[in-house]
Amino acid sequence: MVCRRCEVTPWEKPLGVKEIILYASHEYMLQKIYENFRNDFTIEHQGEYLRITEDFSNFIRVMSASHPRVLTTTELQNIYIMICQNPDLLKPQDFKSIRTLEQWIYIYQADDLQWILEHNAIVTYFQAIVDVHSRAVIGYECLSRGKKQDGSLMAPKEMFRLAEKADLLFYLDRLCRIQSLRSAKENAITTTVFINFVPNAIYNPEFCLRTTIHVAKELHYDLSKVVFEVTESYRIENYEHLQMIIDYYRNSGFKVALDDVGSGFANFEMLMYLKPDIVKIDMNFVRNVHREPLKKVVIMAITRLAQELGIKTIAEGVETEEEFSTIKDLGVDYAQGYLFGKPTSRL
Ligand SMILES: [Ca+2]
Repeated sequence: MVCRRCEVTPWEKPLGVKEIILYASHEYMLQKIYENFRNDFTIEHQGEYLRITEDFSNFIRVMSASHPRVLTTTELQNIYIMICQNPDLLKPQDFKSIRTLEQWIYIYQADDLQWILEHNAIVTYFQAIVDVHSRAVIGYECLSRGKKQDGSLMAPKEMFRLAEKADLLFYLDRLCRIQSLRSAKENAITTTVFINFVPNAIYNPEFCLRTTIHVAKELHYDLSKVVFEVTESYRIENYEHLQMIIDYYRNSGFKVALDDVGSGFANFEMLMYLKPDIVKIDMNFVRNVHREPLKKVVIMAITRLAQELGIKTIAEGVETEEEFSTIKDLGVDYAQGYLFGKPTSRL
């Protein structure tokens, strides 16, 4: 059994005239839409919902253009749309089309992302991670970029922002993980491979991570040389969920790193409870660390705690020799940054 949320091709845009059921968390929104758009569409007010018959892309275009004049962002997030063949005879598959109006608007706006997902157009860049003593490369972090139809690249931040808004995060994150594994193999990387993952994109590790693990095994990876980096961990409110994912990766033979440590107090707490194999120290603490005593204190605190817990440390964003020698003196194990190489798609 596969996780349908991540495995199935992303949402196709419904084309042509559709029967649309629109409901909202608060009934005043229905009245507002009815009054503002009854000249644009065929709308029937059915009390608890609106029944609209309209070309779906035109419906989304008009609703999108009305923001923020008529509908606020919060309202867009609390208005739900269901597309159906016959509103009087709903079928189970009709419920799968339910999304907020905001998500539908993003799906129509995220053309580039949609194209990237449909064509698996993810390019993996690699950035070296070195041992601070020998300067030998001990691994590479895989960084995903989208390749648009016109050949230009979409930055990861933009891809993930759009994906989250359009409710495609699950699909994008899975695609990036798999592409990273494939590209690292194509580039014959034999050192450790660091792969980012967004915990919020995983509901249940057993189902959501099955393909990732399958691909790693199929490509004959030494699983202990694959490290999954928990990114955006500051947004995690549910530690049990994260712990479950980390345990799942570990029990499958992989290693786990906590990304951007230091960027929020929660990370110190996470470090103690989650006990990852590796922590990556946020680049904001590395920048000019030789000149800013407070940053030194933070890095020292992280490395001490990590050493106590048997966790290895990586300083991110090292750009100068001064920064490098300072983090080395502070006891950091590994370093990553422009001083050792920019991300590249070919090694
Ligand atoms: Ca990372």
